[in-house]
Amino acid sequence: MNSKILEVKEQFLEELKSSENTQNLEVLRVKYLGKKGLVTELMKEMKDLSNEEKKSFGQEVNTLKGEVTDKITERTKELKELEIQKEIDSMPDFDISMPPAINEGSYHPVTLVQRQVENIFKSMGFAVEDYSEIVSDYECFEALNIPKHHPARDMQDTYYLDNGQLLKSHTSAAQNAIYKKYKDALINDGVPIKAIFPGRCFRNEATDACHENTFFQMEGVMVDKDISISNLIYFMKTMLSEVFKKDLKVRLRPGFFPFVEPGFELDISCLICGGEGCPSCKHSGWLELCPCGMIHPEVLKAGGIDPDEYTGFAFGLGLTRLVMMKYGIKDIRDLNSGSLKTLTQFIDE
Ligand code: FA5
Repeated sequence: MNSKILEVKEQFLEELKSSENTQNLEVLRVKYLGKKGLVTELMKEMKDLSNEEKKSFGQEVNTLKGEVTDKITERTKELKELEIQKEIDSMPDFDISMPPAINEGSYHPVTLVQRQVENIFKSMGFAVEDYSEIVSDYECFEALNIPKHHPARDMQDTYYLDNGQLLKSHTSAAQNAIYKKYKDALINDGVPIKAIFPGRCFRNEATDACHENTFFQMEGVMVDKDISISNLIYFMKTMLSEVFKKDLKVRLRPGFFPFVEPGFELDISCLICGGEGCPSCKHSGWLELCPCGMIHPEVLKAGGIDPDEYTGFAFGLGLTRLVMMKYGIKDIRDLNSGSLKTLTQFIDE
């Protein structure tokens, strides 16, 4: 072999050995096979040789060119495989081809029951209204016939904001706004007011198995001419039998709320203990579920409705307690726990 060609070959083999990545190989390829590469330069030298020398020199340079090309291709392939293996080795130890095991999520049981009750009332012609969680003292108390310093305020201590507003302690806080919204249609067109308004309520009180400081209620009102307690009882019974899909033991007893007259407490027999008594029903066998009554004349007046002409009923369903009874949840605090183990067990019906 021509000494010059041999020299280039040995130099190439030496440099090939020390090429540790594909970038180095690309540099090597340009150095030997590029336009001004060492092998290309050897080719150019042929023009100065005799015809006889040209033949063997040409063959040797061509062989070298083939060898350089093959070795670079081979080594590139090897290095690429090594690079892929290195990347795989550095990956966390899991199967990236596995389908994701992410839970699709589920509705909170309160949402499920709220929607169910909404659908029941919608089918009976009630509108569903939404209302703010932050309300004024007027909305939460004064418009409901609970003046400042009235002892009834003690039953519903809540959280006050610096600006004098408060977190609503009951969904009744929306009553005044609902009457004002629908009164014109009632008075001018004779359209009865029929609305429900679910919402989150807040009370500054100690928690136990059936009391939370944050819970849900669903208020309902109906106002028209000649509305009576019979209408109230009809709607309550229809709603409960639809939710539980069975006959329940229910009792109605007198209850005091300044915004209804007369007022009642609607209790259901505790479904956790079958009425025998347990922590969920404070060992009474009964659970206060839905206070209700005929809307007080002062409350109608505050809403712009003449109590001599119109009457109505209102109820304040304890939605979170209804959820407990429907699903047999013994402790109300589980519903606010955020525990997915508890909350993902419930499915839409
Ligand atoms: C009221 O909140 C009245 N606004 C209800 C009302 C509306 C009466 C319209 C008449 C006419 P009470 O404070 O009892 O009433 O609460 C109503 C229901 O909410 C209770 O029966 C109970 O089911 C639920 N509830 C009350 N406090 C809590 C609490 N801390 N945790 C969970 N549920 C509660």
